[in-house]
Amino acid sequence: MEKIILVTGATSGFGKAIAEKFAVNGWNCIITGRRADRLMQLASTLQSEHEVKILPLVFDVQDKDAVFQELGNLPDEWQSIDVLVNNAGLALGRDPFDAASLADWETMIDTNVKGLLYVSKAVLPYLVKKGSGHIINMGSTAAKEVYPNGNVYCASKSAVEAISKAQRIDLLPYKIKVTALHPGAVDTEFSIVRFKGDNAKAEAVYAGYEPLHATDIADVCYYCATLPAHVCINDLVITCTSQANSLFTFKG
Ligand code: NDP
Ligand code: 8X3
Repeated sequence: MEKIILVTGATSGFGKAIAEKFAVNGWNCIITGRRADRLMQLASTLQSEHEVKILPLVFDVQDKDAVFQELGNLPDEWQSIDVLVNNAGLALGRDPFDAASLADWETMIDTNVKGLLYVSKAVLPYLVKKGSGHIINMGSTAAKEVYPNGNVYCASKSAVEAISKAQRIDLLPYKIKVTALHPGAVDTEFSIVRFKGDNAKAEAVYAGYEPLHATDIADVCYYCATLPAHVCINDLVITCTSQANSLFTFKG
């Protein structure tokens, strides 16, 4: 039977790699993001290279009305979602608490926390109706240890971890699996976004060691999503071999 994955934030990084991994394996994909040109390009590439259907939906996860408008009334053929990957997210700035920008804090909370809640709420009725499904939430090692100048980004990912725990309990009656993935450093556009286009600062994050790559996260995500129905990975920390946790990375 054809399977359906919905992945948010598919225009870049993990989300794009996850859509590619699942499409290669024959899954139909609902892909989302704000950058329409990238999303349409990915949809067209995946459809032409693999025997799959792709539904691209352009919206901002911070916009509650848009989330429910786009996801609340999916065409019938797309409603039987098997896996939701709540991946869209970002860090903005890496400044001490006293100097950090309030606007950056609000954007991180609105995207990483409220956006994840809106998308989950909009998609859940399909999973509940089916009596099965899998929600995979993108946390971070930042959820596990707060690091200097990580303040609200770390808090937003701790919230993702707590929300995942709550979903896991409350959704038990519907046989819905909930997995929180917690990657360490991965060389996506994450740091370019965090440092607002400062490429030198972004590159420095990944210098002196081999970080994880987006395809590593996609492989792990695919593994979690294709385990037998009675098996659920609840919480998984993934780092490159040079990283122990948020605070310790061996560079040299
Ligand atoms: P990228 O910047 O490469 O990708 C982020 C994706 O999120 C883009 O597709 C972007 O799409 C989407 N996105 C961001 N804001 C919004 C929004 N308001 N509405 C809709 N989509 C949005 O970063 P990563 O792939 O690295 O990050 C993916 C997730 O993984 C994030 O939640 C991040 O916090 C987390 N993470 C990243 C790590 C890393 O080291 N890279 C490690 C641990 C976790 P668009 O701009 O087109 O809307
Ligand atoms: C992204 C990894 O270390 O920048 O979540 O917080 S880190």
